[in-house]
Amino acid sequence: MTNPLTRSRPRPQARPLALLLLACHPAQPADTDTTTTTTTDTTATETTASTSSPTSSTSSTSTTTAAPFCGDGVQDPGEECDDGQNNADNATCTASCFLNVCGDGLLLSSVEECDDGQKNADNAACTASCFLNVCGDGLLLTSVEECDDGQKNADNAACTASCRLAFCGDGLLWDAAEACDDPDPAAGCQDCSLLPLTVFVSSAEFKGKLPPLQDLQGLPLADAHCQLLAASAGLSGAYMAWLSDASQGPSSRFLLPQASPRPFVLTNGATLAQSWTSLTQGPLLLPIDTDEAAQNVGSSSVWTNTTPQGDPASQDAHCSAWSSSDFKLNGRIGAATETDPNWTNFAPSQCSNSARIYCFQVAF
Ligand SMILES: [Ca+2]
Ligand SMILES: [Ca+2]
Ligand SMILES: [Ca+2]
Ligand SMILES: [Ca+2]
Repeated sequence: MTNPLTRSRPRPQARPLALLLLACHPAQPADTDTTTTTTTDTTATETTASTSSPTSSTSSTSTTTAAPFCGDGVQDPGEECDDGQNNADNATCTASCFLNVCGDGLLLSSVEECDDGQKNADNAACTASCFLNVCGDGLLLTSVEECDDGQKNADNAACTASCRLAFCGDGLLWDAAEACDDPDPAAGCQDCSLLPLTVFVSSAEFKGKLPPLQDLQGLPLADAHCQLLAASAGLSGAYMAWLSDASQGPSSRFLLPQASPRPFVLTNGATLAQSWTSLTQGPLLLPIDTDEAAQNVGSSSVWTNTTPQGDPASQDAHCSAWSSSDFKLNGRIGAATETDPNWTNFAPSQCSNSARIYCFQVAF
């Protein structure tokens, strides 16, 4: 810094003098002007140096010290700024008296998050606006982010909250494309589709008092009969009976079928309802007249005491909670060949009669 200052010292002195001399000889021809000026300039410089009083010499030295330079706190020609001692490469005015801008490779603290100079780009670590490229800014950071949809990023969207492309098997439910995404076999999810639930009418017929199994009674005993029949036909999963006593029925007992909109199919694969809602609103797409072995049972009575909505149809027509075959008691039945509400709520029948039961898969 010392040398440039020293070299520039004579110039501020010479220029005013040359201008003065030019002003004193305005009529001089142009062709002699250069020579005269040069000669006079030299003389004047020498004269000034040799004849100046101590006072004027001091004044001249003072002017030279204030000569412009980057860092003097004054914006001079050629400088975009000059904040004096505050000039710094991480400040508004750089150490070279340039304004710190995005793209100069100099990090302006508290304004720029980054500045990689010419490497700034919206697909790079430092964006063209000098922000760090983060997941959620809508700018795809190549080789780090698989996607970035900005505020649309979400674990249920095409681009997840962590900037990964959604896919079947990532354990995240992509609303627009997946019905489910759960590797747990108990979830009944395959290839991100909800597995259907199997429904059949029992091949066996029972009187109002269901044959004993273990120590079970009432609805759990009926469930056990369904489970036994399903297992005998090689059907996997858990089964319960579409049957009600005075207080409980499928709507309060079939939890998984109501938790997800999965279809119900017969053992021959045909769909009888697209979901619990369509099952209970009716009508059925097909009658439930196929047994666990995919055999059609034809016209049959089926113990139910259940409305199409899955609730108890009556407070007393349930053969004493399916523990009595007394002919003086009734149990309500459905008709296996029907698709309207009669499929489950058709008429009372004496408990001494025999009828089938409907069995529904309720878990995987
Ligand atoms: Ca300056
Ligand atoms: Ca910068
Ligand atoms: Ca991003
Ligand atoms: Ca998924």
